Amino acid sequence: MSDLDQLQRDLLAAIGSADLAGLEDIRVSALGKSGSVTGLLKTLGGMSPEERQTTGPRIHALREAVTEALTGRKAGLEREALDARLAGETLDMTLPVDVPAAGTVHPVSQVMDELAEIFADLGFAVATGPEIEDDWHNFTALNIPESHPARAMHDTFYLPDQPDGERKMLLRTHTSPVQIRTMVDQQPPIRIIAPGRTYRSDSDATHTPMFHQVEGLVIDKGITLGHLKWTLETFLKAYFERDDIVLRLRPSYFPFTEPSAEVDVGYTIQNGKRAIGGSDHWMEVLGSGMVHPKVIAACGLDPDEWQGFAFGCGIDRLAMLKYGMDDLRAFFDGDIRWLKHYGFAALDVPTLSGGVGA
Ligand code: 2U9
Repeated sequence: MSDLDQLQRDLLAAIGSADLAGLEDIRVSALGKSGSVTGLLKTLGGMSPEERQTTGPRIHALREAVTEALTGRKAGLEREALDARLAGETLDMTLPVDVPAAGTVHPVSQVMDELAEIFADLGFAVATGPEIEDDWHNFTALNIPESHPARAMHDTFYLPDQPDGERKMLLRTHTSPVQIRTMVDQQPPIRIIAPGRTYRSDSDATHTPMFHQVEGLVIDKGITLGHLKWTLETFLKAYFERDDIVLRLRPSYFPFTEPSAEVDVGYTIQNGKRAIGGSDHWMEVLGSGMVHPKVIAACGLDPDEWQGFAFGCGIDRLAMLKYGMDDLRAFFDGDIRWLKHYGFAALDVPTLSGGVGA
């Protein structure tokens, strides 16, 4: 066996049993500036052309074989190390939590979870959509054309103008465009609630530029005001966890519903405090109505075949009524003391059986 063959055997054997640090030593000792293989390559210059022709390819092949063996062994060792690390770092997700959760669930998230739970029980799915909308989905499809006074009333945040011909973009002023998107995309029957962030240029103790709404929509055949009233009554009884909830529907006007009604809930004064239930006093909690035939038609459905009802209310206000906060602005201050006081335990997921506000 030639010296070259012997050197290759020795190097490959050493590589085959080396660890990562050892591999680097072998690389330097063979392929480094003063390495054994580098030294052999340097001898090529002093060889006769005939000798170079036979020995040259063998030295190059030796360098190739050593380089390849080094790369292969290194990749194999790194893979083994990663596998060992991953195997050692597994977490058993079924183990009980033994550290109390530091954070709390924001009342808005809690109420959204409660709404999803209550309406899921009535067969409603939760629908979501973009917060940056175009004016067709936010206004036009909802029977609020360009000249309609309701556009001005919404105190809309508009985005800079788009290139010519593109729809005007804005921050949605209500979650109604989610229902429009659902009606355009899905065949009825539809039963959804759309909770989420909405934006209006308005700010005082009872208004913040960003606030949360939930809207509901039912589209089916033969839907009446009776279905609307029963649904809202059932929802409010479950939400306030009381059976003595009394509703009052007052005629109103919204461009997207006809007829429209504002919904008051009755309350009594107990120990100087407002308690929902009974009918001594009235407080407005919701807006609602039968979906306007023009809105149904704008979404590509035949209003003679499909009818529906819709409602909307502020989630922040719902949270204030149930949990007793009095300043809306504090909801979005991010004050940890407020969250500690009004927040909910992270693992207390609302369920109908356990009480939605538990
Ligand atoms: C479609 C059709 C009809 C949603 C509705 C209201 C009445 C309403 C306000 C209450 C307080 C918003 O947070 S608030 O300012 N909402 O009074 N919303 S009916 O009607 C729709 C929506 C979508 C396709």
